[in-house]
Amino acid sequence: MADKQDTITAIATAPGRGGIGIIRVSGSKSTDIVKCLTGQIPGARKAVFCAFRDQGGAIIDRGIVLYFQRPASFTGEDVIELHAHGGQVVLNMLLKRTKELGARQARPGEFTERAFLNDKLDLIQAEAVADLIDSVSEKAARSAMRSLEGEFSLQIQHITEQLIDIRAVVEGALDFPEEEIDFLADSDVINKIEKCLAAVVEILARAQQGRLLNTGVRVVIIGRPNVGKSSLLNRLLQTERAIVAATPGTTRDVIEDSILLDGLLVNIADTAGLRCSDNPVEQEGVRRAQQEIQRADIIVLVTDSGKAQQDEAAVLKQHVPSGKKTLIVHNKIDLQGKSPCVSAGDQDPPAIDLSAKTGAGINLLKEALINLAGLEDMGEDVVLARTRQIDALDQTRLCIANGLTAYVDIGAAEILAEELRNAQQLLGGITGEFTADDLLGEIFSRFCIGK
Ligand SMILES: Nc1nc2c(ncn2[C@@H]2O[C@H](COP(=O)(O)OP(=O)(O)O)[C@@H](O)[C@H]2O)c(=O)[nH]1
Ligand SMILES: [Mg+2]
Repeated sequence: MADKQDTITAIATAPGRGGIGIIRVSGSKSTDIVKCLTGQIPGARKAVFCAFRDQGGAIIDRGIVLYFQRPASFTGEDVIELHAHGGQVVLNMLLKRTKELGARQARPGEFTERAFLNDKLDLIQAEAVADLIDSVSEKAARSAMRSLEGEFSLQIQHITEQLIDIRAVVEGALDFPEEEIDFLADSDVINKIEKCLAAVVEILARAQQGRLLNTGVRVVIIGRPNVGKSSLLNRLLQTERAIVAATPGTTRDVIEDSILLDGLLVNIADTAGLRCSDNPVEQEGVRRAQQEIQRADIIVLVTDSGKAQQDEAAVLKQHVPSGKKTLIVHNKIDLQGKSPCVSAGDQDPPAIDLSAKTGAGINLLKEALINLAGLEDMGEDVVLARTRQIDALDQTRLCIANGLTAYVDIGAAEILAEELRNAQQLLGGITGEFTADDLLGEIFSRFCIGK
């Protein structure tokens, strides 16, 4: 964990040229550093225009300095921001100067880590900072902001409070074994646990939507050679990304790019046509296609609508693991003069008749992809979340459900108490109340520098 004594520094703005570039310094030496650099300690939260000077007194740049006095700062420590001209050389000269004056280079995410360690943010909020910066769509950014504002944390807190309340009753009852059953029945404990469980399920659903917005989905287009896979990729991306040719076996490398569908990041990969070939390059292409299938969230199997469809089942059986979300596209309907449509069988994957060439039916495919990905219109309720948080919420749900079953079925109040304790522990891991140091290190190391 961070040594709270030392002072850290970093360029907080993105690399490249810009009107303004910002250096951020946090720690106990901040005020000494700003005094040496500018000849003064500015009043807290006042923008002061001044010269930034090097060791010999020469002016490196002129700009604005801001001082956030602890504890009213992002990190909870004394923070200085130097707003200089946004050139890499100038910023590096200033950065070097702050280091000469006693700061050390901040690790990625170290400012946010300090904010977390100084209780300015909980872990959900700290992670939301990174997710807001990395968000790929407005929807994702708004959800990240809701998490950063503490909506997600508040919901976890509510559930934790309910759990504490229930645990007090259950553990109290365990202390008086003779009256245990009556006591628990009187206290309406089952009803309370069911309510708590429902709350976990609800927040889990919102968080799952948030994770979807956070990570996006991987779609892989597969099928026999020449059915129009590359044409479909190009149509979805609205660019001529992959080479389309009448010659079968044109695509060998996996070609991928991404689009946004309803705020959802969809990464689409086009692959080599699945067939037996003597050509080693094509064989490698097929091998890579198979690899992509394993990694995919959704498979789009393309077939030629003019040809008999029996082959579909064979391709799915041979190449697609059962249980993988799959859509079938019957392509080239323009050649048959058919209209685009969706057919949803009870057991078979949904099939969409479309034309990659004319674009007819592409919107049906996009809708089907959004549905299959599981994106719902939850409006303002989505909170951005990560797999770590979803897993913990899901385990929390399981613990509470197991405890409830054990109590209802066999009256095992000890098991109930144990499971409720585990559930509370899991929730504490989400907010960072009980989170192992190495996990914290890993979480923060994925941040960008200066954040
Ligand atoms: N008429 C028609 N031709 C198509 C359509 N999609 C692809 N093609 C043609 O089919 C051939 C193979 O297309 P391509 O996208 O390279 O197929 P891939 O081998 O599956 O990637 C090319 O000549 C395309 O122009 C379509 O919807 N309608
Ligand atoms: Mg191709």
